[in-house]
Formats: sequence, structure tokens, C-alpha cells
Amino acid sequence: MILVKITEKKFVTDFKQKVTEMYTADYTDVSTDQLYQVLAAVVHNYFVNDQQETRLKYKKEDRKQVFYFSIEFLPGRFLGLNILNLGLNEVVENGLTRLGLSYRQIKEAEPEPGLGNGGLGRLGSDFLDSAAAQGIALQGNGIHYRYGLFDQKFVNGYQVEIPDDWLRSGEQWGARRENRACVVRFGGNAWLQPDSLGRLRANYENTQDVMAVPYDYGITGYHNGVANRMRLWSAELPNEKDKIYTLAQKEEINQITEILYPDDSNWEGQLLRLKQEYFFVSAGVQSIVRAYRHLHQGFGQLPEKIAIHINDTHPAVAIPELMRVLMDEEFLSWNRAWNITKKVMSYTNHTLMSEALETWPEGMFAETLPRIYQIVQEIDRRFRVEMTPLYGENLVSTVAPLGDGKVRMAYLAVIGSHSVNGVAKVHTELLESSVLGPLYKMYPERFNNKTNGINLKRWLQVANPELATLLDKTIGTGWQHHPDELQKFMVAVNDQKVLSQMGAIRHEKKKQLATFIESEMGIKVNTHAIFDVQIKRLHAYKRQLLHAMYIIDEYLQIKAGQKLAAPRVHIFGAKAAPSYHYAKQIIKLLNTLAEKINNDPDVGDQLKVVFIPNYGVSLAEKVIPAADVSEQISLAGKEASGTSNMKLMANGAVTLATMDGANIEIADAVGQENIVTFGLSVAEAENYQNYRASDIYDSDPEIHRILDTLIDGTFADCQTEGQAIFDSLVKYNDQYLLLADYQSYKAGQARIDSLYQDRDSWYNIAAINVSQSGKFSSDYTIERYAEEIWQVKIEQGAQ
Ligand code: 26Q
Repeated sequence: MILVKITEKKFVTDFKQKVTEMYTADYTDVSTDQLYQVLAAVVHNYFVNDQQETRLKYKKEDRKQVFYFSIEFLPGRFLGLNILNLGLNEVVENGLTRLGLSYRQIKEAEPEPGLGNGGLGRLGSDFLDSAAAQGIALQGNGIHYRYGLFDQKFVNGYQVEIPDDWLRSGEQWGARRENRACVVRFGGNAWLQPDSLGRLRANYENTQDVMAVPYDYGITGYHNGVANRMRLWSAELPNEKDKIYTLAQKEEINQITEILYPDDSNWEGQLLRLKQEYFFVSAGVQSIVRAYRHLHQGFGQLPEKIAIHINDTHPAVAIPELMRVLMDEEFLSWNRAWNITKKVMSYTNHTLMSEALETWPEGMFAETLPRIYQIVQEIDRRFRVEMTPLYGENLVSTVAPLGDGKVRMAYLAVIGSHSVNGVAKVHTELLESSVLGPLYKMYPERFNNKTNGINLKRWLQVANPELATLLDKTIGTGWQHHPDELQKFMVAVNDQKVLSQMGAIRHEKKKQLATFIESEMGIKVNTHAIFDVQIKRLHAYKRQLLHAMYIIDEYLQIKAGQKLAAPRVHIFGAKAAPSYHYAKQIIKLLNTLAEKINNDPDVGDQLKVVFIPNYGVSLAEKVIPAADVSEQISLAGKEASGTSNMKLMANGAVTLATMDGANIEIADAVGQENIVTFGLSVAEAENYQNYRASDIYDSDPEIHRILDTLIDGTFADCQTEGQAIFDSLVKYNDQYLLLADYQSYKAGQARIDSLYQDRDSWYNIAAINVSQSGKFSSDYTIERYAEEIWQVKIEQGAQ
């Protein structure tokens, strides 16, 4: 593909022309928001041809295509990444400067599409980006939510949720494609009846029909002219002229894609959620089969031309839905349809926590998706018939798709796919030995590991252009296409010149963040302090509370007249699910600590606590490059992988971690001297029986003293929350073993302090972390999926 050469002059002309076209005004006479819209339109125009050409090329080559089904995508702002991918950074920056405009300010005007909760949605988007960069024919399939994840504000330290109207300035990047709409059916009755040719036809009555309209977003590859597609479906009224809908019926339909559910690790069987799942899955499967039929004869070739990947169980109804389409609409036999379906489908699991595993009450499922339910019943029946003689009824019924009155989506996903993967080595091992143990026994060949990765284009080049430029200067630009080449940055170790340049950049990024914190929150922070960062969803298992205990410990030391070994700024970013009471109590506690500590004159510059509201991709881009310490402190065995650990490492933060998820692989990559690990191992945590938190509270005077501050009025503003948290730890026996890990965590923090004292060796460690992060590029992860699961072509193309 040919890259159109866009010069600065052309860009400036296009830009000015577009302002006039859109606003009949001069560029000096419009708002920053309008400037953003203009810039987005100009940039979008530069790759619309790539979108068409890419599609044509795949079609011409009759390439196998992968469809990545995910109920969430969290793309982050599009503008900066698209400009980088198109190779237009300098052109745009210089062009805008020439007009007296600030590229940085204009970028900030883009509303972030918050169409995901956290790691899972972000991973989906990093995969789309990396697939485009690697020339892999992969399309995203998801939901066009009208409102994304809520915006978070703090009022008196409490989280308040505000609707996220991400489309307030219109659609800059998505194209509505009404001609590609399809109808999705819910409810009513379904039965089979022979037609005049004797083939069984599905009949439906009293169904609720919903029209699915796609919005297509171009996903640009890095300097290669590729633009893949992310297709997000929106629910609308069907176009039936003779049908009249009541207001309530209209509401019910529009509601399907109105909001993103804000829970990330806690399963709630909500009817609307089931409808969301079937809605985007059915629309996706129908449009895929439609496109396939257009180009091919018969269905024998389907698995050679199509792969459908289900990102966690939320899209697992794709299995019975493809069966439905193949049997009811294309008249394939069960056996043929089943063989095809298994070859087409593959599944990634993202959690081990039983409370997050998706199950639907059978009654609700049957009523909402009657035909799909019949197919699941048949999958269940055949599974039992096949496996019972081999494994016995007891084992088989523990993992059959139907059981305990529920449809168990993870089991359905394994049974209906040819590949099942976990997202870090230890996570995959635990899947095999516990949650999916019996299915591993039955289908060992299906299981494999694919450790997560991150898109270094966004997390280094967009978020930290200063460091990316230093890398370019020191080791050349090869790492941009071959992230493994970051290894070359090991030359920085003990090279005073490079280290001091890196040190200067790190300090600059800390200053930028400090300016942001001061302007947004009015808190002044010491940029020479250790920036100790924990950014992720608020969840008990992630143990933000362990970090809070350490802050209280430091505060008590200062109040007792001691000086901290090194000044610290503790930085948090985290949203709590609105219904997750305990997580919200922890937010209130952290905000109370911040308020008290930041305003205590005894503390001064030594210690600050900053809980930045509204954590999301854009905020992560500001915080990550400024982090000295990356807190990855989940209880071992609970965090499937984690990906902020990788983003922080790539930017040179030192990881303080339990041996959980991908932390274990990060430790392997950098070596034990270049990471600080602590705490119980997976095996130890699992076998920690007879644990009595109250014994630790009674016998460890430091822990005792820390926990007492929660209830003795030290933090008077959160007495109720303090008491509840105290009780959860001491009285209700501390489910996530914080007290068991506390002293080891504190020793880890002490090690951080002593490492930080020697700035040269600290920067060495930082440089080693950057050098070893190439391994965690999602470019590699997606290649492994492509080769080992989907068997599709990788074509890196122009560079
Ligand atoms: C399910 C049902 C109802 C409402 C919401 C949900 C729901 C939504 C999102 C359940 C789970 C999620 C997201 C989970 C998630 O982000 N998991 C994380 O996935 C990352 C990518 O693999 C891992 O790195 C993290 O360890 C894992 O926690």
C-alpha cells in the first residue's frame, strides 16, 4: 500500500479549509473543542482510503479473518495514536505551531471513549492496534454504548458517578453503516417444523425484534497503510412501517445499548446484560456469515476463512448462535455445524475468581433466548452422553453447560471452542488445576497460555514521547517495529550520559504530572520524592488497602518525630463499581488520609497522598511516565495477569509486587535484583489455613497501632468506613490476607527506599526495566494468537 505523502504545507491547507467548511469561520475564531473536531476530521480523511484498500486487499486475497468479540473495548483517545501511526507527528505539531495553535491542548479536548471497565477492554484495544500494526486481518466486534463508564468525582471524599456522554461533540471516528444493519430477535416462542423440502425450519412467534446498526471505526496500523475495523453495534427500532411501538417498547429497545455495566469483577445476573451479550453477538455472527456467503460456496471452508475469538465468556453465546445460523438458516446438520463451530471458536479466560464467573438462571435464559436455549440443551445432552462413560457422571455434571439450574458460560465456552487460554503462565496453570480442572482433563490439547501484552506505541510513544525519543537516539528506531530490540538499551546500564538523560526525562515527566495535580487538585507535591503509584480498578483483592496501611504507618512515624528514609508521594487512580460498597469505603478512607496528611504541618514535604479522580486511559498516559514505583500487590492467585504492571515497567518504574499474574514473568525478565517482590506465593496463599487475622492484630504491635487509627478518631472524617474496614480485617478474618503479608510488604517498601538513595543504581534498574519490556509488547502476543490459535497470516508490510 502506498503512503500518501502529507507535507506540512498540505496539512495546513487542509486544516484551514476544513475549519471553513465545518464552521464557516476562521481558525482563530473557533473553540478548542471545535479545533479538535476539525483536526480529527482532517486526520480521519487521511486514512479513509486505507480502510477501503485494506478491506479490498483482504477480500482479493480471500484471507482468513479473525473477529475479536468483546463486550468492552477501551481504545483511549484516537487522535494522538492515529497521527503517530500515520507518521504525521511532526507535520501536525509543526503545522499547528505555525498557525499559533497548541497540538497538546487540542488533543486534550478529545472525549475519551470509555467503553470498557479496565484491563479486559483495554487489552482488546491494544490487540486491535497491534493486529493492525502486524498486518493481521482482525476486526473488533462490540457494543456502541451511548454512555461509557461513568465519570468519577469526589464529593467530601466519596465517589460520585456522573454519566459519561462521550459522544457530546459527535462521532469523529465512527461511521454509521445503516445498510449493514441486521435484526436480532429476543423472547417469544421458537419451534422447529419441516418445510416443503422436508428440512427443519425454525419458527418464531411473539418475538421482540431489535435492529442492530453498526458503527465502524478505522484502526490504523503503525506506518504500514493498514486500517482494520472495530465494529460497534447500536440497538434501534426496526424499520417496519406497519408496526407501531409504544413509548415503553421504544425505551426497552434503546436501553439495550444505552449503558456499559460498571462492574468488573463481580457477577450479577441482570436480564439487560444478557440481552446486551446476545445482541452484539448475534449481529456479529449474522454479518460474518452474510459476508462469507457472499464470497464462498458452501460452508466447508468456513473454519479456513473465519475465526471468532471470544474475549471472556460475555460473548460465549456466539457458540449456540453460530450453531443456530448454520442449522436453522443454512440447513447444516448438527454434526457438521458443531464441527465447524468448534473450529471457528476460541476463548480467553480472564479470571479465576468464582464470584466473577458468569452463570445465567436457566429460566431467564430460556425465556430471553428460547431457540438458543434449545441449542444449549442439546450441547449439554451430547456432552453428557459422550463424556459420562469416560469420566463418570459425577465429574461430568460438575462441568456440563447446564447445572444447578444455571447456564454456565465458562463451561459452554470451553466445550464449544478448539482453544482455551489464560492470560499469564500462572493463571493458565491455575485454570488447568482448579476452575477448569475437569475440562482440562477431558480436552488437554485445547488449553494454552498467552501472556498479555501492551501496545508500546500508545504506552511509550504517545504517553512518553520524551523517553521514546531518547530510545531512538540511543538504540535506533528498530524497537518500534521489533520491540525485542529494546534489549539494546542495556547499553544505558552504567553509561552515565544516557542515565542522566533518562533521569532528566523522568524528572520532567514528574514535573508535568505535578503541574497537573496542582492545577486539578490544588495539591503541591515534591518532585524529588518517590512517586509511588497504584492505578487500577478498586477491588479488595487488588489490596489498595495494604498500600493504605503503609501510608498510615509512615504517618505515624512522622508523628512520632521520625524522618522518612525518602520523601514519598502516594498516587492512586481507581474507580469503584457503584454498587461495590466496600470498595467505595476504601476510596473514602484514602481520600480522608490524603486530606489529613496533606494538611498536617508536621508532615510537610515528606509525605503526600494524591487520589486523582476519574482514572482512565487518558489519565494513565499522564501518570505512568512519572511513576517511580509500580504497586502490583494483589493477593497471589487472584490477579489473572495485570497489564498496568507492564505499562509502568516499560516507562521505567520499579515494580513492587507479589508473585501473582504477569508479575512473575516480569520478575523473570528483569531478574530478582531489579524488582522488589514480597509476600505469600500462590501455593502458600492457597494453603493458608487456620488463618486468624485477630492473632496477628494481637501479636504485632505495629499492625495493631495502624489498624487502631481506623477506629480511634485519628481519621475522624471516616469513622464509619474506618470501623467497617477494621471489622472486615480483624473481625471477619481478612479474606485477602493483608495482615499476613503486611510485614513483608513493609520490608519491600524499605528496600525501595534504600535503592532510591543511590540514584545511579535506581536509574540503572529503571533502564533495565525499560530494556526488558519489549517481551511484553502486544505485537508479540497477537502474533502468538495468530499463529497458534487462529492460524492466520502475519504481514508486517511497509515500515
Ligand atoms: C460481567 C457481568 C456483568 C457485569 C460486568 C461484567 C464484567 C465486566 C468486565 C466482568 C469482568 C470484566 C473485566 C474483567 C477484567 O478486566 N479482568 C482483567 O483482565 C485483564 C486482561 O486480561 C487482566 O490483566 C486482569 O488481571 C483481569 O483482572
